[in-house]
Amino acid sequence: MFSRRAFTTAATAAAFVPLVGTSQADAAPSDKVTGKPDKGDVRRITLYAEKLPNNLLGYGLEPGKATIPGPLIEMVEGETLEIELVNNTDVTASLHVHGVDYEFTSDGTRMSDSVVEPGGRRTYVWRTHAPGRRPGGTIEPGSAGYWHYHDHVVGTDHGTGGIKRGLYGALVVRRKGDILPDKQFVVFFNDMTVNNAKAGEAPHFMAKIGERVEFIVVTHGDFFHTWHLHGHRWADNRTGLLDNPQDQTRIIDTKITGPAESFGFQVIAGERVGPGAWMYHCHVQSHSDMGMAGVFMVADENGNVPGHDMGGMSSGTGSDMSTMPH
Ligand SMILES: [Cu+2]
Repeated sequence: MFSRRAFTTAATAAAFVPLVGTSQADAAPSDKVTGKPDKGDVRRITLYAEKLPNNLLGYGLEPGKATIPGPLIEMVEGETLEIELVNNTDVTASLHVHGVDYEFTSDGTRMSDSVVEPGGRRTYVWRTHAPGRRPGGTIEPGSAGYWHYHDHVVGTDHGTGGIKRGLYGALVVRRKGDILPDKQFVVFFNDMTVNNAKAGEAPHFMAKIGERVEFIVVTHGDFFHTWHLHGHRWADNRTGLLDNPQDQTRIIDTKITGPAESFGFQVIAGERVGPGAWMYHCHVQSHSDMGMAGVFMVADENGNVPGHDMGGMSSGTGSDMSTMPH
């Protein structure tokens, strides 16, 4: 099932709107995206909806660089993100987000007339907030979480065609103080595919032992799936991490995920299990048999994975953030 091509490709999930580089999320990296740090907690990016081969569509941060999934977008609670969507496809498209605050005019639906005709552009505004206490004393949750965005108009008024063809991406909202990962990998179970890849060509993710790796998992389409990662486990909460040794949050290595659900977690690559070609897959047996499976390659300190000729595979940290054509 796993071709040599796949093992020698530096595979990852998506282009990347970076936040990583410091150990905690309070180091306000806003200017990395806009180059305009003076604008405080308002950032602005441009997202391009574009045609891809095989009748696919994708979002990208630059013309001609659309990917499936689209760019991984990150925010820190309190930030506002203005996203100008440029529609370079030949169909009306939009941008609809989960989890954050936005006005009706940024909903990305026909109902709100917030869609973009071919050749057009429109700015969507996403806001986030930290948790707090409402006037009545109840707690208002913050925006932090593993969320996602997608088209809501291609094909049907629900964006069924846009999602099926690849117009989707992940959104991570951090809380100040959150621990940042060394690497991030995004998996969309979209119908019976992983990131719209052909069966048997699901992305392979590369890390070195001891690296802090964040997985972001989102489901789309008509099926429920069971995400499973071999050799690693995490806490079933917002971050996947425990607050303290007495924290009784359930520890899991599988998670059922249905259409439009999203979650994420961090693991230490190879912790207590060592390097290896650790499978990840949907644990619905017929689904994994049909190709919903890939490999989390954990290399040793020398960049080798036991039992595998690593050939031209980079063991470093640079190429793994490049985009894998599906
Ligand atoms: Cu499945």
